[in-house]
Amino acid sequence: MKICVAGPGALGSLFAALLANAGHEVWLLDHRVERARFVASQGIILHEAQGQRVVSVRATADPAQLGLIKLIFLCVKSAAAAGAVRRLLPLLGPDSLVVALQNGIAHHRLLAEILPLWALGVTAQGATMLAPGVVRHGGCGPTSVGFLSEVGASAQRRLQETVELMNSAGIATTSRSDILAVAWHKLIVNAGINALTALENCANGDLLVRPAALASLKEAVQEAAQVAKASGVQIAPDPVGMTIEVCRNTAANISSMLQDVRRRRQTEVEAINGMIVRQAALFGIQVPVNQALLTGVQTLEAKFT
Ligand code: KPL
Repeated sequence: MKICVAGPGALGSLFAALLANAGHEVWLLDHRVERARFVASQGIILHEAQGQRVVSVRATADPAQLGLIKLIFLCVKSAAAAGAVRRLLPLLGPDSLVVALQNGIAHHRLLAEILPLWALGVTAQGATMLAPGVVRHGGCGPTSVGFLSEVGASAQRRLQETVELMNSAGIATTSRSDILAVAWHKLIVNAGINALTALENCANGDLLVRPAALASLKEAVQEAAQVAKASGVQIAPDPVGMTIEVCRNTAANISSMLQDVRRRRQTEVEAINGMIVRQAALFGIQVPVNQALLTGVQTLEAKFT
């Protein structure tokens, strides 16, 4: 099957490599011409626990090269999602499905305004970008996909085919009817881990052995969970325990936000802690720890330019 992965970051490179390795015709769509040329010529170098392999993928910065695409994985950052999707519109036919895999939930409304049909994807795959076209696969966490609104039988069938295709490529995936709750759970976990690791400059697991950081993690998660509940989301009974578990399972992982900070790139703090702060304001909930994390990372970002 011809598949497009939009976004050559850690997750996009990982998905492109795994799908190409399963025999699909995969096009990695970049917005940078030089980087796309580089990946097209060298392939994606995938570092895994069992060693290293090179996977050939097609890569381009010109969507016109692709023709119609039935399955697109949108793997750009949340702030870039709407712009990236507009570039993809000419690739979409009546049967095309876009699976959007951003952190946070703030971009959902924009995607719904632009795209005729899209599914939300939430993944716990661990991916770290080591260099352009070089990605470390740090763990095979589960991936969930689902629609945020009612869709017809043919869209459901397309989603089911996508789930089967992902599983056959080694991306363990299930389809969920409660995908918004799954996205909120990831948001709560990210609110507890990502900004803290960026500010502490540490791997996820290190948060558990730094008492002040662990205390902030717990408070940030409790605040986020309170906001989720106020927003009408049915959340798991122990969100703090759930987040600590993710820290343990991804102990050696460098969070996506710390990867961005180290590369002096804009982070997703607005979409994560910023989302919690904005949503909390609607309900008059105090979220001082999320506010402090947001301000802390924004202060780091201000030094990038
Ligand atoms: O989703 C993640 C991220 O880094 O964005 C976690 C779960 C924190 C893993 O690093």
